[in-house]
Amino acid sequence: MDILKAATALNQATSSTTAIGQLSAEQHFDVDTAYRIQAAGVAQRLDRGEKRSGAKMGLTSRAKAAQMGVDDVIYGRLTDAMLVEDGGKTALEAFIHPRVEPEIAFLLKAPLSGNVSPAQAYSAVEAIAPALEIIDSRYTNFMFSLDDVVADNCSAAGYVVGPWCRADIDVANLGMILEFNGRPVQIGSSAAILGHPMRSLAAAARLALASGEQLEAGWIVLAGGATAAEGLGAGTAVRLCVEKLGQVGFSI
Ligand code: OOG
Ligand code: MG
Repeated sequence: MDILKAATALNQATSSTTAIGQLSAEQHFDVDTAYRIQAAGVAQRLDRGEKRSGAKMGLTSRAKAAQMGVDDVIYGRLTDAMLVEDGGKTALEAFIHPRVEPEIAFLLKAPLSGNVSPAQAYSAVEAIAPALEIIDSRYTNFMFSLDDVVADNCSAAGYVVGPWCRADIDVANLGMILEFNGRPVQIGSSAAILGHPMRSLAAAARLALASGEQLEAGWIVLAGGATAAEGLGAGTAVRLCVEKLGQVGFSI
């Protein structure tokens, strides 16, 4: 597999908002190669002036794994160019076939790397917030294998972070309601995220190290969608309400 060629093709699909065929259909590659393609693609974005802002976990809930037909937890990279302001607007034209998911975000005050327990992960958390992730697979029909989606930076395309809350709020089992134009479209619980979102943060530390980096102080880490993702259409006001944490939203 030509790592640079694959990374360039995925970045071109992103900037031209034109889907491409699955890389695995052309040539078999393994998950380590997939993470190298992801790292190379993000490095190209940083070369163009984007700044690294954090990391994301994916497929951490049963609902997401079932929706995508892939059941391994995956790790991706966030940059500042993906940030959409809370209450802000984004354009449908900026994406290929975007979907949105209800998430929980962690803000780190200390680095994390390797095998850490959920309790150790917790001690590195500065604050927590309700969050929305916009995912947009660069592959035709949003279909991919595990290796394809890892190479594609886990479909990362945008994220919105709500007001930061104190880290000592217990996030084990918080009700989450995703609304489109005031109507609930997905209802779930933070417990769907690996049983506890802090487990997802611990898994992020492990996968970061496997990917040759560590989670840094100041980074935002998205724990993964608590429910299946919902397709976004124009004229949609999206809002997530999380019990005890509050609300976050944007419109498209
Ligand atoms: C892969 C990304 C999954 C999540 O929160 O589970 C993800 C995809 O579904 O395209 O971000
Ligand atoms: Mg997600």
